[in-house]
Order: sequence, then structure tokens, then C-alpha cells
Amino acid sequence: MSLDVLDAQMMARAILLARRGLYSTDPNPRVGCVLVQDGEIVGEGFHRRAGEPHAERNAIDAAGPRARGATTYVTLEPCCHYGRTPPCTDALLTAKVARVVVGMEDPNPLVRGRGLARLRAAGVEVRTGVLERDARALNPGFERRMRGGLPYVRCKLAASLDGRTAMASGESKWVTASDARHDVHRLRARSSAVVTGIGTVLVDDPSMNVRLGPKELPSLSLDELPRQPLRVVVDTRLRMPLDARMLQLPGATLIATCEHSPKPIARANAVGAEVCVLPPDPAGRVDLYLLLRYLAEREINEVLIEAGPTLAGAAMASGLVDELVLYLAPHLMGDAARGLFHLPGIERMEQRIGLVLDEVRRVGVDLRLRLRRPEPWEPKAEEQR
Ligand code: AOF
Ligand code: ZN
Repeated sequence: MSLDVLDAQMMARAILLARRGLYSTDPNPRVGCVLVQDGEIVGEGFHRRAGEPHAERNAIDAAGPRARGATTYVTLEPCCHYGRTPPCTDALLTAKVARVVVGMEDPNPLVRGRGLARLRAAGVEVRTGVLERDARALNPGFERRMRGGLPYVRCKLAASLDGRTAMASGESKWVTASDARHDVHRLRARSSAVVTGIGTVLVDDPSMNVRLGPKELPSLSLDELPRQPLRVVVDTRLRMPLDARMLQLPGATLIATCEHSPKPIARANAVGAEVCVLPPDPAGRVDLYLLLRYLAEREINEVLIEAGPTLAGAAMASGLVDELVLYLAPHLMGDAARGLFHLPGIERMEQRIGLVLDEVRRVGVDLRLRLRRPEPWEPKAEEQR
């Protein structure tokens, strides 16, 4: 077997291991590591939870003396700083591994290439960028936050085939079937925060929590699951009902508002909600960009927006949404029913919000589309033809 093929195979194994931390490493990245000696795996590990050992440490411990002279496959560049745990570069050098293959550079400014430089300086052979696309897909939020000071934002919506989310009366239970709704819980479970609008809270009184048990979350790190994402309510005028269901549930709720009078803030605090006062955007609503910056400062990596047409429309129009996850149910609700996005001002074709389709998949009886914003350099669809 050629070295390239072996490297790709072992990195694929490391990526699978990293995925076991999908629901638990937050705010740390998901990282997997495999140690290989003469084509044979002698130790493997993954990062389970912030504060606990990194993937490399776990793999070295599993390999014991067989780590000596081994090739290390790790999805993220080994760290070279003292965080909650000591540097992995030191652990690898002490274990005397011969070669290190990584999927991607660690975007953390404390590392960013220095881990690899340190290994090279110590005489270790280093190869980078193996299955880089897949390695990066493990941690879109961690990378975005470390490089851009913003979280990675997904917007999730469920609609009928004709793009309707609720009847004119507001009735919306259920648009999609149970498999798709389970899938949404997995999206929530991997997110650091779930964002909704006050309109949805007033109408639906949603729980916004993860209601999946260990069996439904394919992860090894189950003892504390589900970890509840931070619930965020965008509530410009602080209308949050003090008896809202989400306030009774385990996990924290944050209200993002432009209202700064002390009394309503104190009332919200008294029922356990945190309140974050932000300046309004030009339209007089909570400035979503500033909210996302604030969330990134709180080490929020992945944000899931689950909102009605007002907030979903504002988010899409702001250009701050990285990924749209759209579940479509195979039924028609008719044009009197409510649509997905409130997008005032779009009147001409050239004003459309264009998206790139990344994935189409059937989830139970429904359809799931994953779309993303076109990269800035990407020509418009018309120009490509
Ligand atoms: C690795 N392997 O498995 C992880 C890494 O506070 P600490 O000690 O947990 O360090 C967190 C930082 O270490 C994190 O921001 C990232 O740069 C790196 N995470 N590095 O080599 C791992 N989880
Ligand atoms: Zn480390």
C-alpha cells in the first residue's frame, strides 16, 4: 500500500474517532488521533470534553511503549501551549513518535503552525493537509470563532413542499415527521447555542432543548448527555414571558434585547434568565452581528437559528448565515399558509438571495436540503452558464 493511501486511511479513522466527541467537546474542537506502527494501529483516542486529555494524550496512553517510532495521525495540529492540559507536542516528543500527519492547522492563535514547527525543529517528520476538507468539517464553529471572532451559523427551517411553515391560523404541529424532528435534535445537540425570536416564544412557547437520549446520540461520551445548548431569545423590547417553558428547563437562557430599563431586566434575571443589552441595528432591532460577536466571545462555536419568518428573514438578509438546513415535507399547505422568510424589499430577480446546494438527503418521509452562501469570489449562477 502506498504511503498516501495509508495516510488517508488512517486519517479517515482519526476523523471517525473525533466524531465521537461531536456532542461533548464544546467549546473545544473535536479531535481524533491514531498511532500506527508498520501499518498497524497501536493506539487511538479522541478528545472527549474540555478540561480532559486531548486526543493525542489518549492515543499515546493507549499505545504505551508501542508509541515509540510510530506515526501519529491527528485531525488537528497538536497544541504547543499550556491550556487546561499540557502541550501535546511535548507528549508526542516524550513518547518519541517518528512522524506526525495532521488534517489541518489549529486555528487557535496560541498554536497556528507553532505546534508543527516545534515538532519539525525536534526532528519529527511532519505532513499536513491530509483529508483537510473532512478534518475542517469537524469544527466549522471553532475555526470560524478562532479566525473571525464569529460563530458558525446554521439556520434550520421546516416547510411543506410549497415552502409553508404554518397555516394562516398559526397551526404548525407537525409539518415534518418524527425522523426529521429527531434529526433537528441532533443538530441542536451539536450546537453551542440555539437562537429563536420572541415571536416564536409568544406563539409556541418552545422548549428549545435537546430531548435525545444516549442511544440516539451516537457518541461515547454519554455520561452527562445531553449537554444543553445555550438558549438565546432575540427579544428587542424584552417581552419575554416570565413563565416561558424554556425558563423552567435545565440549561441556561439568554435574552438579547435593546431594552435597558433596569426593572424588566431585573424581573427576567429573577426567573433565571440572563439578559444581554445590545445596541439596535438601523431597523431598530437587536443587531444580529453584535449578538453573534458577543456569543463568540462567550466561546460559542456553532449557532443554530430556529425561528419564524421575521428573524429567519433578517438573519438570511444579513449575510451572517453560513448554512441553511431546510426540511421539506411531501405535502402542500397552500398559498394562504405562512412562508419561510420575511424578506421585505426583494422585488427584482437580481435582488434574490442566492445559495449553493451542498447536499440533498431523504430523512424518513421528508427531504433535507443543506445549502450555503456562495463564497464571495464565486460568480453568480448566470455568469457560470
Ligand atoms: C489538540 N488535541 O484533542 C484538542 C486540542 O484548554 P485545553 O488544554 O483543553 O486546550 C484547548 C485548546 O487546545 C483548543 O483551543 C485547541 O487549540 C487545542 N485543542 N488540541 O492537539 C486535542 N482538543
Ligand atoms: Zn493538545
